Amino acid sequence: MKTREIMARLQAKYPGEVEYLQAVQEVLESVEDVYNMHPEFEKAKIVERMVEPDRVFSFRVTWTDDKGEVQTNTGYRVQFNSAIGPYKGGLRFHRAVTPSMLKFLGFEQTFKNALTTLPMGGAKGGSDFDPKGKSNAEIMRFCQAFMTELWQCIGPDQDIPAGDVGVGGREIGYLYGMYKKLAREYNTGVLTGKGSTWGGSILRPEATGFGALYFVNHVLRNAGEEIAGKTIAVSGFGNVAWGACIKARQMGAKVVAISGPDGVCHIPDGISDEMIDYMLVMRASNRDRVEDMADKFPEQAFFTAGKKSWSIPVDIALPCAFQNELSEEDAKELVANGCTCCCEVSNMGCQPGAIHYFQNNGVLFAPGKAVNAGGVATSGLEMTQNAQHLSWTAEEVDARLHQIMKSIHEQCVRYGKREDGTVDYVKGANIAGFMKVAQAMLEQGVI
Ligand code: 2IT
Repeated sequence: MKTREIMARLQAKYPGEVEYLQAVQEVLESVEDVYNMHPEFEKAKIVERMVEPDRVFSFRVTWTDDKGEVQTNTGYRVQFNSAIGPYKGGLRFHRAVTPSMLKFLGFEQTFKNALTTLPMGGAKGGSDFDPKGKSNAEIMRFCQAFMTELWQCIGPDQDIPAGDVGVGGREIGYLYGMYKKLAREYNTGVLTGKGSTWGGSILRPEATGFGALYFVNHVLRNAGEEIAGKTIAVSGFGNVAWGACIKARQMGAKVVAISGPDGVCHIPDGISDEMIDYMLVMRASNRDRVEDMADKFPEQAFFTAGKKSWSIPVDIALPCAFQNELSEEDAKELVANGCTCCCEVSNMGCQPGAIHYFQNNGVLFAPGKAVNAGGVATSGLEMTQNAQHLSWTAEEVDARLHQIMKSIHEQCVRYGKREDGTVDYVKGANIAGFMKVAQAMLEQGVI
């Protein structure tokens, strides 16, 4: 494979699409060696096809705010790859959403979904709608307006959206309500992350965070370490950070930092159950402000404006908020303060410089597409339940989630083991996901 030539072509064709180019570059560098061992991939131009989304939908979303003013946003759905199953991936509502951001996320989703062991293709969607400061009624009206367009693009055997940043159980409820009205059928299989009384997997809200901690546990054990007693810094305070905090506590680790766009909360004694519950209140308020935690628990949580979670000394760093949220400078500060493990829970949470710094300094590092795959995997389990009209208990879902995270870790070790016995999780995850998708594309012909 001529990685440099392919990258040069993409850079010329998509100038300025920094995140997308970054994601593609990482995958191509990881898979180059195995690709070159398969001339049939080169002949079928698998890589050239794989880096382009199958199709991209873009639509206007107009809604009315509480003051009666008409607002217009743009909605998108990027259907990236359907080699191993119907399109699957979240919806992101965030002011910074662009088609390019969703393209990078759809690309990543394709490999992540392949790692889950379940038959799901890759997709991503969303809108530049900013939930910050919006009322519940405004959120509902926006979701309804968004679905009046999206519903034509999706279906249980076609494309199954779920939540992502800014889209949780509440939004999925409003989206499903409008879908049902437009499609005139009660087919819960069209969305995942639904409420547990109407077809949702009982463990989906926690699944991304839980799966991530199961994965961290495998990474540590593989290196001869234990998670119990470790200190952890988490970024964000949304659904993913919330699940990670619950499971970290259950495993005997101490979460000593959470953060928001306004700054960081240092929690020296570790986050408590009460504080974890309060994260949900903070998310539902749409204030997007982590200082609220320090206001509510002034004896336990100490807020510093403008700082990130990575300024707090910890054993383990878990980015749980947004792409590129951990820079090389942050990585240096973490390592200088004794950090020995960083697992991305957000998609592409670390900048390339940070990843290299961690890897060159003996820090255990694992990428988002492996670490956070428990979320979409549990969505896949929800799809199975919906198709079979049955519901599993939390214990049954959790047992499957455990099995899936174990399998993802094994795949990373299989393809990422270095000569010295350590594991390159970036390489392992990329090769494992790539091989599965590439093989399926090859078998399905040139389409
Ligand atoms: O990034 C992700 O994997 C998600 N936002 C979840 C996607 C899903 O379909 O559950």
